[in-house]
Amino acid sequence: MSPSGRTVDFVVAANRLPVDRVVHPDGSTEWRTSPGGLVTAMESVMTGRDGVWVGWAGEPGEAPEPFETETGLQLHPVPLDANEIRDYYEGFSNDTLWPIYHDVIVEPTFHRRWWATYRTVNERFAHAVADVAAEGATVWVHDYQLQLVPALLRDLRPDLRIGWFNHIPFPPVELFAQLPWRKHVLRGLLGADFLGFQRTTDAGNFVRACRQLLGATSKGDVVAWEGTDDDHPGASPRLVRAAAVPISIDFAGLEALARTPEVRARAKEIRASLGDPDVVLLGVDRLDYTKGIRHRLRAISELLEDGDIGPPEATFVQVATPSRERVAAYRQLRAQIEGMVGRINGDFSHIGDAAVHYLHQSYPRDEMAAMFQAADIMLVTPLRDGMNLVAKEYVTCRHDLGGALVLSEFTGAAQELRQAYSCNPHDIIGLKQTILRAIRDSPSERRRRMRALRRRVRTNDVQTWAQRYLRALEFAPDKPPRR
Ligand code: GDG
Repeated sequence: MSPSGRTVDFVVAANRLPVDRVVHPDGSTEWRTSPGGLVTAMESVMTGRDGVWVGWAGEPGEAPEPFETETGLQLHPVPLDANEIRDYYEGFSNDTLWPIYHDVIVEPTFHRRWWATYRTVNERFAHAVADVAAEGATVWVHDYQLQLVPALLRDLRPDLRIGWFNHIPFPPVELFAQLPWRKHVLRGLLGADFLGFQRTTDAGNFVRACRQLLGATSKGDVVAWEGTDDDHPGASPRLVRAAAVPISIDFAGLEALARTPEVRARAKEIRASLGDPDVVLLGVDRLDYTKGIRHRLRAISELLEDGDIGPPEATFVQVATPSRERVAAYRQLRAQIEGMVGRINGDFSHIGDAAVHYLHQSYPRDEMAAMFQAADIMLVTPLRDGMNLVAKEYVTCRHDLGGALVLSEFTGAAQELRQAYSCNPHDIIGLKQTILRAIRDSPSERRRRMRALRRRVRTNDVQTWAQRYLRALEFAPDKPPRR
């Protein structure tokens, strides 16, 4: 049931609810909406509809009662206990699926217990959605944590229109095939009417996996599956479309923030605090092995060694937001990165002039906008990334047409942001050359590129993304449109 006790026409299901519990000094608590692209997108499509967001509230144990946020979002919490968080979230989602879906940059871990818990939690989400969805409602399921929900939900509620969107890449079948539960995952997804991906390649990888591993057929971007295979008799045949609908950001909202006098003044202040160098290079990432932070540091270190850049004229700021610190691979990565930063600063910094400013912290949105404005060169160098919103946020904040974006070709964003300075982060020589080119190109060339990049994000913002997605779901091949 929704907070009002009714069933609703539109349901969003995502691992996390867009709220955090804030504890006040007097011990009282309240839920605060955590800002982010998905919230903006969902608010834009939930306004005027009767909608509920189903997800985990972020704390172990009993879930709070359904409630409404100050911005009017209706939330329906799903409980996870401490063991489920360990096995479903940190384990299967972040230590099995995440590495497989990101080119096996680190080795995935397989545990049958993690898989069993993943199934249990997906069943719980499916039941929660089935409880709040009205007859014929539209359900939008998000991301790799909930890949079994579409089929589980269809079994419970064949009347629903079910969509799923993958925020991360979908791997080539050669890598996906490593997953011991690969068929279960594909069958889970094939319960949907429409599957959205960041890139056409991701959608193609999914279709190929269905053909090779389930024996499904396909025509264009539509998978036809009999519904039964050797170890799964009895389900009904399905037609499921899999296509790219690349996510974006709230261009208007972020640009307005970046234009405020406070943010502009703070950007100047940041540059002054750095000693007003000629060139500020910046990286902003969750501390994740997919983001290519080590490769970036290697290139910076060699540029310093070659004498091409150096303090006080140039400085590199790396914000590495703490992430998944209970997963071993992330702890190792942090130690490696901090070792590299220590060595670089030991070798190349001077008193008062650091070669690298390393910040293992997270910042409010306005501070991020100011950092983007303060940066001459934005380094976005992931080894694999579904989209990468930081790249889009950077160009959005550059209303002055200043700055330059160096962007890895292994991001979803690279498909759209063609005027970025494109790089292969594995090719350290090439990466160094690209960084130097971005630094040395004429201001007019950099402005030309930035103008084109901004046009792209402005016209393909997150609100457009949500509308495109829901339209594709409305015209899914297996369900006639309602209107
Ligand atoms: C997944 C996919 C896909 C980071 N540090 C701070 C902060 N952030 C914000 C950024 C950006 C977001 O977090 C990170 O988004 P990304 O897209 O860069 O990466 P993932 O977290 O890996 O997201 C990715 C995305 O889903 C959406 O589909 O693009 O490929 O991996 O918005 O600005 N925000 C604040 N303080 C920080 O310290 N306020």
